[in-house]
Amino acid sequence: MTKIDKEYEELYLKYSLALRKLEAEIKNIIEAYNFNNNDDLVDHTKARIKSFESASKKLKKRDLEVNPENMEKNLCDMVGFRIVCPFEDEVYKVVDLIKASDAFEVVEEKDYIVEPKESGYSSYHIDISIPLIFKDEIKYVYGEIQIRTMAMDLWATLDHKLRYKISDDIQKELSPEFLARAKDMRRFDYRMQCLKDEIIEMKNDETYEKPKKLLKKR
Ligand code: 0O2
Repeated sequence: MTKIDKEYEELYLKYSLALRKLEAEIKNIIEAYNFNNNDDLVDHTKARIKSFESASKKLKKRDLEVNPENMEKNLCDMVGFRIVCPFEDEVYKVVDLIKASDAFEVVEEKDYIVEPKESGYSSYHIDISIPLIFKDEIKYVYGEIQIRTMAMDLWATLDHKLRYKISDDIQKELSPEFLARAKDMRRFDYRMQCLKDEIIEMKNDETYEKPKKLLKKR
């Protein structure tokens, strides 16, 4: 094994240790919250370490040489964790829970829900630094947490799949169509959130409950 192979192996080991730590911490926080509040904030999660191919592509795009040092210093999303919630209010609840954790440090936050990307992409991103004991020393590994609704996730997944299949020129031509579908998703999220809020209000409304109680008495 060459020296550089060994360096990559060590770096990817750090990434997998950091991801395991991140995944366990987030799952614990969410499970505790759900238990204490009789809630169910998350539909599903996805953990991944960026592949060597994808990382190399990103470094080259930024005119950087592909080597372990540049990968570690310049790519903040080698360790990635995605949290998908049914409703938008749950996304922000999860954001608050993550920010309150002392297991890692928040480096940057990007709210692409309030301000979507030019493509239409919506999500809440939190860049973090994860402390790790490695070779008897504390090392810090960068990671990115993406929190989004199921509708945002559907759009992003299909967008990702389709974009790989088309050239840059066709992408440009079709971008208004992608953007329009992203806006459909935002409208859908808004309407579903309104429905959820209305249902909660009805449940809390004493006068709404009364007819049911009367029916039971009969
Ligand atoms: P993958 O395959 O998810 O790893 P940059 O990474 O340079 O584009 P920045 O500011 O470093 O930008 O990171 P940012 O904006 O916080 O988020 C980048 C990640 O968000 C992407 O990672 C995607 O996962 C997601 N993302 C951003 N824009 C889009 C989009 O238009 N469509 C989809 N489907 N996802 C998007 P990667 O490394 O590009 O990809």
